[in-house]
Amino acid sequence: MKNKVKMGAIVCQLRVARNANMEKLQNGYLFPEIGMRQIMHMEKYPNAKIISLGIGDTTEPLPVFIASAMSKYSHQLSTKEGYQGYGAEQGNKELRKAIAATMYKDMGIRDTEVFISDGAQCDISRIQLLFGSNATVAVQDPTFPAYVDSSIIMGQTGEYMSHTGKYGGIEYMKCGPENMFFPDFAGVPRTDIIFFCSPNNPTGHAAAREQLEQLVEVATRNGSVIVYDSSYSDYISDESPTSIYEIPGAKEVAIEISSFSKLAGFTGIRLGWTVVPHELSYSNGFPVHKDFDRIVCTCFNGASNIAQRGGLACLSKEGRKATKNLIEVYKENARVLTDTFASMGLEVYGGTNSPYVWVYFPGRKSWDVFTEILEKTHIITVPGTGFGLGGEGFIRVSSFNTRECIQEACHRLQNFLG
Ligand code: PGU
Repeated sequence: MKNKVKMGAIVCQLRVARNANMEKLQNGYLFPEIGMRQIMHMEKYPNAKIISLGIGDTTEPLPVFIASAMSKYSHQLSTKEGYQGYGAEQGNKELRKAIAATMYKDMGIRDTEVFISDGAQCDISRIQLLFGSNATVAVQDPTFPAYVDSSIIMGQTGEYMSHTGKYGGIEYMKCGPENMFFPDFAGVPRTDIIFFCSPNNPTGHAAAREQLEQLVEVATRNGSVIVYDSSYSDYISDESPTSIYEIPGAKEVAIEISSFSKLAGFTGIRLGWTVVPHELSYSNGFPVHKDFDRIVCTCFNGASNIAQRGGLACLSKEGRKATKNLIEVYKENARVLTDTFASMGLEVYGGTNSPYVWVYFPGRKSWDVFTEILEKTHIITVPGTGFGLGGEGFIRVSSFNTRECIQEACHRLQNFLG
């Protein structure tokens, strides 16, 4: 055993090798990195009033109706009659039914196909266990970084190409204003998995029906599985589909991951769900649903029963009304931000079907724009390249903040950048 002596104490160094896939992750996870920059900025300017329009974290208080449902249930847990321990690993039956009926009305999704989770992020990783390390992956570029990072941790990297900063097993599908934020599949080699997020984080683009029809058609032709992230579906204001299952044929090729985080301000409470249709099967005919059930039982053990009670309240008639009002606050914030950037003559995307505003600074590097905005206005944003090379020249601005802070941020932006 290798022993090191440090300050008089013996420090043991393991003889266990680091997971080689962890070594392939090139940077820290994007959002903690932004958090670090914020701390450094606070140290540099201790008196500055920093406004965070960076990480997408909800700020409005929970509707009383939803908070009371959870507190009432928690109190019941302190009684002999009301106490409950482990629940079903797949989730509370009533909640699974409510999700199928409310979020997938007329889409043919059964409650048994809905698995309750502790948030979309966690299921993005758990889903990877279904396909293993030999699977090839395609992502939109720019994309929410958890898809790429969880693929790398899983080892879905194919031939490692460090000099380009990219991996052979991962295809980056360029999605920008020039192609209506939808990949040109003619130029994309077949992959086993296609991660697709709509409304998209970071661009804010909600895919149109024809685009999703094309996506399902490509997956069907190639025998690929779509992992569709609909975490922001309640922000859709136009006719864009709120779920991949609005598209005929999707049940044979798609898994959908979603969340109560942005739908109801549950970022800290932690609740989400994943739909794995019974129709979905591997190349050998084995049902994917059976494996996901197995994974949930082995690696998860079910979501918090208090959080699930809150989820049920969110999906009641009163709860839906209250959470939609919350979303309107953020959407109005997004409108104010969009107008501000547009008034400076900048190209602005997103915002209408999403809490994120995606702003283009032609000829500039995203990190330089991020730094300039932070230095001049004390506002935290997210540099577009944090979401992939396709985000170069852009910054993502989040509308998750109080109206007062959004107005103050717009005032500063106009004064210092306008
Ligand atoms: N999927 C998408 C597309 C997201 O944007 C986020 C969070 C998640 C999943 C995670 O949802 P949970 O249900 O809360 O697990 N995106 C935020 C937070 C970033 C992070 O990774 O912490 C954002 O700012 O992009």
